[in-house]
Amino acid sequence: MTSLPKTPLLDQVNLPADLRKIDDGDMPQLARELRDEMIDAVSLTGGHLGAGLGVVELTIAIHKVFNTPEDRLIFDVGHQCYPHKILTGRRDRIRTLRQEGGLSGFTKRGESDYDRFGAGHSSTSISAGLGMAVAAELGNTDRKVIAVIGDGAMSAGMAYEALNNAGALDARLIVILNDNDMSIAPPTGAMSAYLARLASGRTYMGFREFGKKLTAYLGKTVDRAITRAVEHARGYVTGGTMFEELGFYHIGPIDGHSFEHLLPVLRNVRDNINGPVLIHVVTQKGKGYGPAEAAIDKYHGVNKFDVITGAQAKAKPNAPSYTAVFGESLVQEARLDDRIVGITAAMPGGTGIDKFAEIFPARTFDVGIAEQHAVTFAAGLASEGYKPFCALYSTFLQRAYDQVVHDVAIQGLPVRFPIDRAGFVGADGPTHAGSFDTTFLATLPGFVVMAAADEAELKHMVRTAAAYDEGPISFRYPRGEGVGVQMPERGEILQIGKGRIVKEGTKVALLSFGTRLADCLVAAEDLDAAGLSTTVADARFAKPLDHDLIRRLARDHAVLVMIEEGAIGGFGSHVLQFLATEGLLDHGLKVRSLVLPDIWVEQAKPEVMYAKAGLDSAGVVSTVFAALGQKRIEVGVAG
Ligand SMILES: Cc1ncc(C[n+]2csc(CCOP(=O)(O)OP(=O)(O)O)c2C)c(N)n1
Repeated sequence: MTSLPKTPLLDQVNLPADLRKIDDGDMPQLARELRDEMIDAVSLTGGHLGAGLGVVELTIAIHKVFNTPEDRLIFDVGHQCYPHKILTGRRDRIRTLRQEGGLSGFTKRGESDYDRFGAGHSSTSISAGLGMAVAAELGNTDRKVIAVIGDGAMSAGMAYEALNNAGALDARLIVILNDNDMSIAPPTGAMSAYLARLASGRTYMGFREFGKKLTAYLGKTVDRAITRAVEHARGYVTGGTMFEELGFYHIGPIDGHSFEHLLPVLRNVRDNINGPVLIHVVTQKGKGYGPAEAAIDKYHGVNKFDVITGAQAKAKPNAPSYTAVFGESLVQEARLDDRIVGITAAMPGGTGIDKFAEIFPARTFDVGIAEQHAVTFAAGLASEGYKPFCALYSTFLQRAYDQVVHDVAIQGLPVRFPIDRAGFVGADGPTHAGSFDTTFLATLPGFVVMAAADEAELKHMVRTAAAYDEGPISFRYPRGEGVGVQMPERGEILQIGKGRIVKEGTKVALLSFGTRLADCLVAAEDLDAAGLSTTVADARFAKPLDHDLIRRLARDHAVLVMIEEGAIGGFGSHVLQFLATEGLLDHGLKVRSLVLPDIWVEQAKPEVMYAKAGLDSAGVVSTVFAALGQKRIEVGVAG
């Protein structure tokens, strides 16, 4: 007798409580449906695909076994949370992922009770989980806390700081190491090799072996002192894994796609263990979707795609991306200077360092997700006369601020900081916006801080940074493609602290720092047409400022508008400080400083975000009219 096909199980699950009513034996069917749903949704929205596909079974198993949201579940980075969102009351909005007004692409506290901790940046989950576990103990609840962290995220120092602390506190924390042997790119470093050895050296541990081990571990009583003694004795005899040495009870590896492994092990941990536990789960990134499994990057992040073929939608670019221009320009300079080295923190493709690595593998260093280390490592190289280009996204450089201050800037070491993803980044939202780098770098004595206005300027800045050996130097540029300007054969060495006038006028001065220059030029046409003759200048440097240029703009114009893709406290603030110090504000000059708004701006298309922030050409024009107390005169409308 053939059995009838089962009605879709996913339709019966709005919340994890519904999932807990379904039989264990039906979990594989639910996993298939969840996977299909996720693939379909991401094919429409784009986003992080591979990571979520890899944790479908794990996510189901955790919600089935633990009493979420009372038990706390934290996903490291949060980019693998789409199956979790579907299972926690957000299936009806899953096709709004990463869209304006839609669901965030990461876990987000305001979005759901099931998102107990927001993320976007990596390697925070064990620390946050430890805080929650300690809170549970202080509050006398027996709530469980589960942190799911990938092998890539496990390469960051913060994860070890947390493990170290958790072991010492003997906290009731469950860490699930989701080992798919992938970061965004293949993982690097000794830790990744260690995990691979662990995963290959031991066979998968199923329920039976785990049960035996657990009984041996716990004995008949669950007395903490005794279990600790047993644990220590066991570690002493067997040598113990690194996690055991840190005070964790270490289980695994187990097969992260097998409910027969996952469910009993998680139930055992839930019911029997009182101290820190690390469950090593082996999964496959992109699992269950052929094109993702076959792709080198396992479809870590994708555009919209065709579900049948896996082909991703690609807009035909009009100009090369800033990232590509950076990578190619660095290669060009490095061919002429063998002291140039390239550093990336687990983002070779995202930063363009992959291009450099192809030609100069021995001069390329992928340090793992370890921005702090990347910066001090670069400082060490610079102290020996090398020219390190430490290529990070603006948002991830935040993590290494003390290293920038203490190890680089105070010592005046010539580390080069190419800063990608400056300004709004679009779908990744506020955790990934490149808002603060100008503010936090331009305040440091001796730092040279540049922003590229277009891709040709970026090429000049790569060459300038290569040539500049007096101290630290940074240059920022946005995500996406350039404006399509004519590219020079090779970059020029820019004069440090000198901006340029792009267009001369007499009444209004627009002083741009970064790629808002294009919008300023459009605004200037509009203003000229309205009878307000406009000068447009590209500052190039936020530090040192071009004092002569600013004096000229201030003295020869009635209005001066500064504009940048950065938060308050950056370029505009430095110009205002200078104007005030020189007394240039005392004679009726109207000055306005356009910066990113002082709120966390949610995801949307970058052009929409800039328009809302008043940082597009229309925003510039209306700022000028408002400063002059005039109503905007419509121009360019055929009469
Ligand atoms: C501090 C920080 N640096 C870089 C990134 C960019 N990033 C996002 S996911 C990822 C790889 C994470 O690998 P892993 O933890 O193994 O998760 P997987 O995607 O393999 O599931 C990286 C480098 C980040 N989110 N945070």
